Amino acid sequence: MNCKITGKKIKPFMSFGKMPIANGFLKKKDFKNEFFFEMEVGFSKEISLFQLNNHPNPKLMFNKNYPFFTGSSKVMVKHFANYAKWIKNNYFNHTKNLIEIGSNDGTFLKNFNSNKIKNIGFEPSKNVADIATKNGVKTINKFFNYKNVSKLKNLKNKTDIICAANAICHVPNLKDLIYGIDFLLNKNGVFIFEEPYLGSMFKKVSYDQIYDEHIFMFSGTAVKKIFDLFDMELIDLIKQPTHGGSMRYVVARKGQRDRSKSLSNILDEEKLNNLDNYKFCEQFKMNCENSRHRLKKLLKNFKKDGKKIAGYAATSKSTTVLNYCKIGTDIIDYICDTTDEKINKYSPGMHIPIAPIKHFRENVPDIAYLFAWNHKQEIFNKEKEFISKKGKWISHVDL
Ligand code: JHZ
Repeated sequence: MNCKITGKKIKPFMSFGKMPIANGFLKKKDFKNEFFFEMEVGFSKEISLFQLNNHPNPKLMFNKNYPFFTGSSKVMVKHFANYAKWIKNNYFNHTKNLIEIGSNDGTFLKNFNSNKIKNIGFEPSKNVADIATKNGVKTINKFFNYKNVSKLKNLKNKTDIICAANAICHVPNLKDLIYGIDFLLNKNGVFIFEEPYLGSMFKKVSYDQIYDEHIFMFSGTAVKKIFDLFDMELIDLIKQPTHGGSMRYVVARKGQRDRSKSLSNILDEEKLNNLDNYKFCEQFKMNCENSRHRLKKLLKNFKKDGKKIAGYAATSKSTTVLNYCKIGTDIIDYICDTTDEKINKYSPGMHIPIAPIKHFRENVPDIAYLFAWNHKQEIFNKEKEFISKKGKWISHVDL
């Protein structure tokens, strides 16, 4: 395995086994042709970068049938409104244009529609890009890469803000993405992005943040070291509560902007937690194996007691848990979800049927496995009746 940035050899430190496409919800007739890859992870010691070894071709994941819609969580819609407000308060200064990488259904960019700035989204999945366009968000239905970006000649070194959320860790050729940013960004421009955070994943043992789309799990230390190689620098880090703990990164051209005061505090904290070195990987591997063992034991005991178990929310993350722990229909009867594109299909790999939320309310199980543990509050508020009927929520992370 080679580091996707430095090209240097690294040894994968753990494998989660054969994994399907995390968002590849499928019909019965497609079971026999399902795609699998060996999901191994490694750590580049030089730049402290946690990364997947193998990954499927991005076109297998992001296409005309992508079943994740940013607007599916009310809490996330509010978060994106606040993210946009924060950008306006901190970085709007004669701003004329803004580009989002991985703009999905336009949930985030919609917040800029009323400003007199030009905003464009890059979104490779056609179905979600079409929704954004319908909502009045200018969207280029293409991957954000150097080849596609360099066609925007009128924006060369003229772009004020490039931003993203839960998208940069999806791009295997990160170097090429950075060349695209370098092409577009003006002298004083900023690149702002937020992603699930390595520190939170380590602390919560939320190994389900690792799946085909998440090629990288970033930390402040890794992002700092990466951009140092490209004549850019990390100038700010801000922790976010989303997705069980995310980090917002602000990057500028080297020497063009002041670094925030809190930057060094978070970098020091990462050092203290060994996120900058290989030690944490050995511990993480052990924690994942223990978590799997505990979960299997717990579920086995529930089944022994004759309990009915359902899954709640067919997240991308659930694909990792189900396939790593080999949990199938012998344990979980169905997984309910709000997404039409997933309902009446089967979960990737373990082939558990996906049902509408109505089914959960009409066929109340004893136990609900909350796969969207990151949306706990939003879901608990909707499912008060489940608790009142003595239902029990469980997950592999602390709820
Ligand atoms: P959620 C996605 O991951 C995919 P997932 C992607 N790779 C990524 O990086 C992260 O988001 C950010 C359902 N749901 O947000 C709807 C309910 O059923 O944890 C969706 O199927 N009821 C881009 O998939 C799924 O959960 C609800 O009340 O792990 C989304 O799960 C809510 C709030 C969600 O992301």
